[in-house]
Amino acid sequence: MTQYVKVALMGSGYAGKSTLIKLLTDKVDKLRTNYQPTCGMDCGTITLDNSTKISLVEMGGQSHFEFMWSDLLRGSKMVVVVTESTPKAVLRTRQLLYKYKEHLSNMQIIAIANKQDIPGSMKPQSVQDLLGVPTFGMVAVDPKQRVRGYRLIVDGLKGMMQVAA
Ligand SMILES: Nc1nc2c(ncn2[C@@H]2O[C@H](COP(=O)(O)OP(=O)(O)O)[C@@H](O)[C@H]2O)c(=O)[nH]1
Ligand SMILES: [Mg+2]
Repeated sequence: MTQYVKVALMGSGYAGKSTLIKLLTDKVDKLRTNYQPTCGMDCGTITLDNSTKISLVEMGGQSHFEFMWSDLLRGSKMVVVVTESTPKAVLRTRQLLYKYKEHLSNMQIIAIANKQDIPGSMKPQSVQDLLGVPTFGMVAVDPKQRVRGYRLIVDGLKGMMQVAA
């Protein structure tokens, strides 16, 4: 029987959540596409082993979808917060974390400082200092980052999976 582990991706619109799902779940190399705001949610599946799949669920970033977030967070084993790496975007992400801190309190949480390819981006360490959660740099449009992105999520989940097994 296949067990599904739910991982929620949260963050403002345009942060790169849909691109990250594509990076981790599609075989295609065309990751740069015109921006299409996610309507409500986006979803993708990663196969971990014979019996376990990871469901990545994006929480639509635009504020009019925020009413769905507490439902989407429920039952998630891990939350991946995706942010653009500009000071303005990171501060906005910090506000989001603060707003949802009750929902997030018992969850495994990591942050992705995305769009590191853009000149002048904040370093992951500086983003981490502002967000207060373990933060990793990422270029979600770069297919070469696929394995690293996969590892970030799998390693984040591993501790709990062993506990569960
Ligand atoms: N330069 C650059 N652009 C990116 C990166 N990741 C995503 N994008 C672009 O940013 C826009 C928004 O991405 P999307 O995944 O739709 O964001 P979402 O609203 O969080 O789902 C799209 O045009 C992407 O191609 C990245 O690492 N670097
Ligand atoms: Mg999206």
